[in-house]
Parts: sequence; C-alpha cells; structure tokens
Amino acid sequence: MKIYKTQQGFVIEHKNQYYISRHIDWDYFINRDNLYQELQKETKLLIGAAEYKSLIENGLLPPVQSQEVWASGVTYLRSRDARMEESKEAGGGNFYDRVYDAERPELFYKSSPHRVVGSGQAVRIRKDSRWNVPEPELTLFINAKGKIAGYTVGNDMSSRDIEGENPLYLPQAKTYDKSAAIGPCIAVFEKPISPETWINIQISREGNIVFEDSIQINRMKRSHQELVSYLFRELTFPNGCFLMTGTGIVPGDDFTLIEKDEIRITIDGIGTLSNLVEIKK
Ligand code: DO4
Ligand code: MG
Repeated sequence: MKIYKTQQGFVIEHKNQYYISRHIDWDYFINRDNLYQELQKETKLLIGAAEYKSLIENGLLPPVQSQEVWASGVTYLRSRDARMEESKEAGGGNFYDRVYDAERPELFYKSSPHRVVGSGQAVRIRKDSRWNVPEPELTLFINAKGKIAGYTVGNDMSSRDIEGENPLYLPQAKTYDKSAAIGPCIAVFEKPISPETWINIQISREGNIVFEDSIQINRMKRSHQELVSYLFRELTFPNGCFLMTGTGIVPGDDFTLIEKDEIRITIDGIGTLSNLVEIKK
C-alpha cells in the first residue's frame, strides 16, 4: 500500500485502486498505530486512475509535515571505501574504517522539514563546492512510538570535496537547503521490506545516461532495527521521523553532478524519486 501527500489531499494506492483519505493532518495520518490496517479501512472515496495520475503529476509534495530527516552513514562497504579515499590527505581516512566496524553506528541530522524536497522538485548542489553526488538510500519512516511503519526513497545529496577536506565539515557537506529529497510516497507493507529489494540510480545529462548503478539492501552491514534503536536512545520524535539508511552506491571519483542533471532513484515496491539539479541563483 502506498500513501502520497498531494496539494489536493492524501492519496492511497492499494491493489491498483486509488482512494482519497478523509484526513487532513499528515502527522496524525502517518502516526496511527497499525497503519496498514488503518489504511485498509479508507475505501470510501474511490477515485479513477486518471484522477490519481493528475493528482500525482500536478500536486505531489514530499511525504513530510513536521518530521525531521536523519541519516546513517558508512553502512555499506562502498561508502566506507569512497570516504576513506576522499579524506586520506586530510588524515580522516581511518575514522570511516573504524565506524564501519564499531558497535555504535554513524547517525547524523540531515534536514528539518522545510528543507526537504519531494519527487518532481529540484535538489541543490552548493555554490561553494566543486564535487557533488547524490546518495540513493532506502529511507525508513519511524513513527512516534519508534516503530518502522513505512519506507520511502531518499537522496542524501553530498558535497564530497567539503566532506573530504575535513570530517568536521560533514554538516556543511550534508545539510543545506534542498539537500534532502524524499518520496514519491510512503510504502506501508504488512511485513518488513524484503532484504532482496533493489535500489537503482540513473543520472541523465541532456537526455543521456551518464551514470547508472544498482545494489540490493541486503548488502548493508547493519539492520534497520539496530539503526532505529540507536536513534531513539536519547531522542524523542513526537510525530515520528525519517531515517536514511546509508548509500551503497558512490559514482567514481571523476564524476560530479552539474546543474540540470536528472537523478532518478527507484526502489522495488516503493517507486521512483526523480529530481533535477539546481544551483541557488
Ligand atoms: O560519513 C559520512 C556520510 C556517510 C553517508 O552519508 C553514507 O554512507 O551514506
Ligand atoms: Mg548518505
């Protein structure tokens, strides 16, 4: 089951049928206990496929109201290796190696709700950075009670030159306006997401694919539950939060995003998060 936040209301997709919810408060709508069962009851306002398509194409919003976005780092080998390489001259190389093997995961604050963009909106690269990449990440929606209640697609936009210059610059490399993309929906499953699930990313420039890669989420070193339990140790989230689970895909060192690139990240069973790249005017 998938739920979309649109300008005209909340849309539920279930078994190729589409419904509009009677709810108007997203924080409440996504934080109900037994969300899957609650959503199944919302079958009064059936809409046709054409109306659904128009709502999604014309008024899609990020599936966020007051949720913070957090992120995990160095949860895949590829991320560890890429960061060790980029920061080796700055002497930061072995931090990443150590955190990959440590009991405590790397968790960082990625975005407040007003900085998040949804599918169809632009993500940003920093003007003061010359090396930027998207990070395609399975993203958990965790409700106020600390339960993983849904899944979405996330893009943890990152400035690799800033991060590589000094690990203490991580917040500037990771957190700025429009650096977090989430969407297109929250997928709510009866059971936890399958470990076989694939994440795919495609980056196009002037109509040509300039980078493409895929990874399965079972290549992740840590479990989702482990990340959530660390996040909730000393933090409360009255309306739940999102947690990006880290990237397993990093383009080669000769690749950087440029303005107008199109990033498409697809996760099986959830959908495609699509964003154009912009630079602040
Ligand atoms: O430690 C730096 C950030 C790591 C990250 O964002 C990732 O592995 O996805
Ligand atoms: Mg990341």
